Amino acid sequence: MSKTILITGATSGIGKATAELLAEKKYRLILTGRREERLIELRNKLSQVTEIMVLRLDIRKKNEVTTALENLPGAWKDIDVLINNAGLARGYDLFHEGIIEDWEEMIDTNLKGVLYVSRWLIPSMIERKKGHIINVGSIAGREPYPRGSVYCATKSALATLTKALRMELLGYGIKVSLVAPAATETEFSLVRFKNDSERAKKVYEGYQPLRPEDVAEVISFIIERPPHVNIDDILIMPTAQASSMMFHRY
Ligand code: NDP
Ligand code: 8X3
Repeated sequence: MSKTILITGATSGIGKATAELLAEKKYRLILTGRREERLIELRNKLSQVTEIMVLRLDIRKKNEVTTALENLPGAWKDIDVLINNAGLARGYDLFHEGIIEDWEEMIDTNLKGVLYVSRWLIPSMIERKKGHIINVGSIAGREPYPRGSVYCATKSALATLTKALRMELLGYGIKVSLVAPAATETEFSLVRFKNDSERAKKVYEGYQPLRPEDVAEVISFIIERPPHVNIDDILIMPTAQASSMMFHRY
């Protein structure tokens, strides 16, 4: 039987591109996000090629996460791959001018949300002695940059969590991977700049950023390695980017 894969944040960007690619490959998918109309649209489209379950949930809300996952029909509960992708940057402020609500939103989503979903899922992977957790980190977790301190800190914490989990799950046949993209053109900057589309557009001007499909292909490659191979940690850069701050713009 084909693997069952849960993707958080499948309504846009990297999560959506990953859902579309994995659907083509006939995996059974559980797709989550807050925007219900987008989930329904995705279900209508992708259920023509594979089995799709959508769950509207806000990963910041522990009870919402637990209830939605507990209520999955029996066969859908045996999740083989968890892709912890949902995340965001909010704001682009110096730390001493930072907005505390923005920080809380990033910490609650990028870190606590990942903890809630993973805490629910890992015990059943341990019981079945198989599974794969793929965390979507960022270059920002390796190379922090000014005005991104809290976002970078969440991604750095996620990288640390990934390493610790890999150690704890050694011996259970469970793989743990980190995928760290650099600049990828999605709704990320629109969210960061609070719907200022002009400002968001500028982030991707003058060079070719990654497309969400580029990251999806790497995630798919990681999933498709044979049982004895794990990709621990992978950094994906646009050719026109050499560090978190350094771009070659034409
Ligand atoms: P998008 O904004 O396009 O997508 C983010 C996804 O996360 C959406 O589906 C959104 O769904 C979901 N999401 C956000 N908050 C929540 C929440 N509270 N509960 C449930 N789902 C949520 O951005 P990307 O595709 O770029 O981002 C995906 C991941 O990639 C993030 O973790 C981001 O940090 C990371 N990343 C992005 C890079 C980039 O340059 N774009 C580079 C490196 C890493 P909805 O709003 O419907 O809930
Ligand atoms: C998202 C990309 O530009 O903040 O992780 O490093 S960036």
